[in-house]
Amino acid sequence: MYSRRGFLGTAALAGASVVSGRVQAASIPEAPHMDKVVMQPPLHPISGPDYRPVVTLNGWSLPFRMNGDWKEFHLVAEPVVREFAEGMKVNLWGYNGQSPGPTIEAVEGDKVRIFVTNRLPEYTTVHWHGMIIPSGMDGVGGLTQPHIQPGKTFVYEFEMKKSGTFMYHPHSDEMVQMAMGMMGMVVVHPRDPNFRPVDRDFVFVMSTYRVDPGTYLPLVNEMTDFNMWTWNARVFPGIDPLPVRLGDKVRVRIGNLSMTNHPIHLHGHSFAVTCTDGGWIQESAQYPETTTDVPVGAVRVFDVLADNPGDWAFHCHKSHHTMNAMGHEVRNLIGVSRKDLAKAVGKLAPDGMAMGSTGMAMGNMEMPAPDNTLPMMTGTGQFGPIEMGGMFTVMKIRENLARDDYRDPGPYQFPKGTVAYEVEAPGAAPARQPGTPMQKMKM
Ligand SMILES: [Cu+2]
Repeated sequence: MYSRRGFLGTAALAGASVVSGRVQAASIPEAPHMDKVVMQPPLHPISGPDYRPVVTLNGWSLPFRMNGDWKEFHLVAEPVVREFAEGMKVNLWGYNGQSPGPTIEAVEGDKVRIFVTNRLPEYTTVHWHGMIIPSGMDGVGGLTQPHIQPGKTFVYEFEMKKSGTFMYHPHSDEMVQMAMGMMGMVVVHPRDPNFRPVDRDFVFVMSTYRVDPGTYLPLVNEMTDFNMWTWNARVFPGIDPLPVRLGDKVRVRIGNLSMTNHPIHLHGHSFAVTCTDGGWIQESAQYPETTTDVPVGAVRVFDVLADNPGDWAFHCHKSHHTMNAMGHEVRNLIGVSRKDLAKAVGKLAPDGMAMGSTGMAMGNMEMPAPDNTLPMMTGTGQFGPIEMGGMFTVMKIRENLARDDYRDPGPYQFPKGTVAYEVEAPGAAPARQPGTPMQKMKM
């Protein structure tokens, strides 16, 4: 519950800013709540200027109401339970029922009023990362405003001065609150609908957690050794695919509020980074890429012409980030005879498994796992095990998808004769130059 007295007190306190219509704010809009973890259909605006809305991977956009010429939103900071993928739920903090919070969409030039109610057990604030707003609306607890105490509601009011892609997160007990999942994205559409329009527009934020197998809470003091590498607090195979119609111009907006950078790679296409949280990149400054590194505390947006039909892997290129829970102290035993080792491990841990002497391919292997964790490598495609986890999903480019159809179109039907195939070949080692270093090495 919010306290009206608290709200009015805040309004008086922030009275020096440029805001009109403060009195109208006395009634607080309802706070929508989400109980689903799958991508919700795009939220077309029913009032205010029109735009082509984004879709949020495994998420949603926050509905708003108009109050005079103000767009009003209501965020509720609260404890939530988020499913990372089937078989694993984590106790996080988030907004309006989920972590990350809903995407906030508006239009360049909009005046927005964002109510924030705190239902956490400790105080919080909301910082609007990358947005050009008055200092008193910047949400840095202690520096630009008092912290929002539990049970209280504050209001942020500002104009969306520029279009682009931004983020929101607390600046209040920040290490704990971000490690607990408090974050979301802000998309401000250009007022001119002809400014770099696209047919499909996806958004997500990256965050990482250390949740030890069999437990339900992230270890918030962890700095480096994370085991859950998430896009919108989901890991493969729980991350929504990106369904795209062949020929669509596609925009993908990626925020990074984790503790490390993520080189994000799309197969089968080249793209250009067109926007950051600092603004739009001039066309003359864009260049083709297939991987773009998203630094910590930054947004990268790329535009791609989806002209190559198929199922295209889309993932972080740090290979440990496309894994789920794993032991990082595992030694590399490739080339080592495992017969003595297996005996020794078997004595110590009957369920244990030593890393294989040929690699770690796990396609057909089932291992007992504790409750509430996920296999390190998992997922199955039409040709067998995919052996991925973490930050991995698929852009599915198909002919004839309807405009707002974001349902999973299923596996790609490969045209006959277009899939890599096996040939008859002798089993012996192919002929090589004599005396190469590999031959001298004892395996
Ligand atoms: Cu990564």
